[in-house]
Amino acid sequence: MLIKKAELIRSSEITPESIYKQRRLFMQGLAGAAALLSSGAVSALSKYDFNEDWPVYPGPNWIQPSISAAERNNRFSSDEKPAPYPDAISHNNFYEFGLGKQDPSRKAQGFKSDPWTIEVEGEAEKIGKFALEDLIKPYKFEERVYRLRCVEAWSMVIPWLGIPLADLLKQFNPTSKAKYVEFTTLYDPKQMPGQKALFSSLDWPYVEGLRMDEAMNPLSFLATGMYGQALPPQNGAPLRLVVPWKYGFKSIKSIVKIRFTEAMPKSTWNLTAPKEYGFFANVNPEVDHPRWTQASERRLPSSLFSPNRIETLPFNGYADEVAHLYSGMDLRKWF
Ligand SMILES: Nc1nc2c(c(=O)[nH]1)N[C@H]1C(S)=C(S)[C@@H](COP(=O)(O)O)O[C@H]1N2
Ligand SMILES: [Mo]
Repeated sequence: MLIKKAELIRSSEITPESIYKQRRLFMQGLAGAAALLSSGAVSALSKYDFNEDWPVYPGPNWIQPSISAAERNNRFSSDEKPAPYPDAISHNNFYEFGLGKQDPSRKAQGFKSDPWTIEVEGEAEKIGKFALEDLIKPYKFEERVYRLRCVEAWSMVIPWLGIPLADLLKQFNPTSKAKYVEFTTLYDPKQMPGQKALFSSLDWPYVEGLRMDEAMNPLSFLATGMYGQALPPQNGAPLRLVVPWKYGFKSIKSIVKIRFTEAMPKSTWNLTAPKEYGFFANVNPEVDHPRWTQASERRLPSSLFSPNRIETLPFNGYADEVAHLYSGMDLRKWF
């Protein structure tokens, strides 16, 4: 679905003031980026075209130096063309802000993602509450261009910025009892209108999880940015998971808690409809969802006249990196 510019930034939906602020900050960010460019520091990061009519999210100040020093990781990046930025920030699933694809881009604008605290619990030596800034700062940011495949059978190519999940998790020294890691999204109905909706279909907060070996796989990624800049609120600011070989619902947004567990975490979609959404949720063209065939997908942007249907690949095309994690498992049973 291609969304027209006017639709996204209709002033009745987003306060003009917040847009102004974003633009002003964006321009400042650009000046900084230009200065660094001339020193060659960001040469390895892909460049994306931004139209100044689009809201662009500068993110917290502390993130800018890491973004400027980021480099593209070619080993794990797809060379497919990323979706245009406007599509990636206006066609979202983030039920905390509503069920519609455009609800997040319209309703998450005032979302406060700085300062941000991450709580670490469970089977690890280092547990407690940490400022995101302190957790992230020691690492060098990478850019990874990944395919994102939603279980609703659409997909997008997105250039993420961030750090390997394994790097962050190792910092906490998980104990030998840590078999899984669980992630929780912020619960804040004042900021997230979808959480107070009377007929809300999900139990909040949103929870997801990975088996420890999945979490430690080099493809598993924590994004703090996309398209060479900070993550917009609708895409999960300030920190979200990106697990490219699994359906999109595993890639939990706006994470506030990380818990190491011995037992398999109870994840939100799996709890809601266990026959439809498995814990593993590996992209698998051979196992259909009751409502969507998974054999093919609509690569966005697409339209009625150019549907852009492509074949879905096992593990979303990442089988070489991850198929070994599931050897001996019946993937029809463990969908
Ligand atoms: N907390 C939270 N995380 C979430 C979701 C959500 O509703 N809440 N939706 C998931 C789904 S279904 C998808 S497809 C992706 C979409 O990510 P995007 O909007 O950045 O493309 O986010 C995932 N992470
Ligand atoms: Mo999804």
